Amino acid sequence: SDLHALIERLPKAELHLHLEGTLEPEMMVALAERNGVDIPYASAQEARKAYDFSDLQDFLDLYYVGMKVLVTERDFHDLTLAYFERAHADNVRHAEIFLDPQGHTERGIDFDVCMRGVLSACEETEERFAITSKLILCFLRDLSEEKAFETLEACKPWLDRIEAVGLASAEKGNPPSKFARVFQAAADLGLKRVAHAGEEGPAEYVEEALDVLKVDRIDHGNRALDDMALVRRLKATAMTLTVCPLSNLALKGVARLEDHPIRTMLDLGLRATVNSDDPAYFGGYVNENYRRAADAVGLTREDVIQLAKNSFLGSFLGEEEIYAHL
Ligand code: ES4
Ligand code: ZN
Repeated sequence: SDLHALIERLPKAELHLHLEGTLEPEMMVALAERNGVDIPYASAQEARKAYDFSDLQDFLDLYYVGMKVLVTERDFHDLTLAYFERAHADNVRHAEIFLDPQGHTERGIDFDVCMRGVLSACEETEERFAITSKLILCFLRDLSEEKAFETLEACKPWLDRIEAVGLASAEKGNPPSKFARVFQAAADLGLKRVAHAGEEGPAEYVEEALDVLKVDRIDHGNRALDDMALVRRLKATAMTLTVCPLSNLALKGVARLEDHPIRTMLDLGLRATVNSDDPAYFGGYVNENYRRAADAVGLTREDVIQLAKNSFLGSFLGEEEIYAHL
């Protein structure tokens, strides 16, 4: 359709993308073989069949198993480059990508190995595809504050290559306030801050991310709509929400895509964006998220253009770089 053609040709920024969530089953099986790592699937097809999630934790359990095939610097490089090839096909011009270092260091992979592999692929991508990128390192919120501080310490030699810290993994029972001190320390190092909030957790966690973690963006933020005072605050401060429709569908945040709040968010004047989260697990990259959401909730051409604009406005690019994209 015309709307799909518009979506495909619009330049976009991707602001919510877990690198480990771009690990396609084919690459998982190939890397398992290459590294002699055991995975619970005999084939890519078998892996895909297992991707039927009841909630966030149910997904995370498989996500942490899948990433065990990532061992060498080359693995991280190949994973990252494969993502950017797909992003290029979707006309993504800028990506701010999440990495979960603790998903690797906790199983004995060196922090610097991950960083070298990812960053060399980012450089190659800028040369080959003219896609710019920034890196956001997420703390795993189901692990301790002390472990997060160890991760921040490992970041210190890489500070000029890290844009921000984030907060990911199991939200319920792990409120933003658990990481108040480590986010303050990250801010003192000059890092920007984002946090997953209001994906499964309540509107109060969104408020806490703003008040306690002083975040520059909210990842997801769906549940903020339960609190109209919070909605007014998000609107008044032009806070970016990095929304992920196919993720919300796959993890049962919404029962049907027709019930997704993306249209409501735009109608309320919120700076919502559309992103792909863990595309290898949730059934599509960024254009597929735009197309499926647009069809399900009836986005207009103007809505789609606004979403693409919001993706640059909400990015950590400088003012001049942003205007060059609009
Ligand atoms: C995630 Cl969908 C989602 N939510 C929270 N943390 C995550 N890490 C990877 N995907
Ligand atoms: Zn996410």
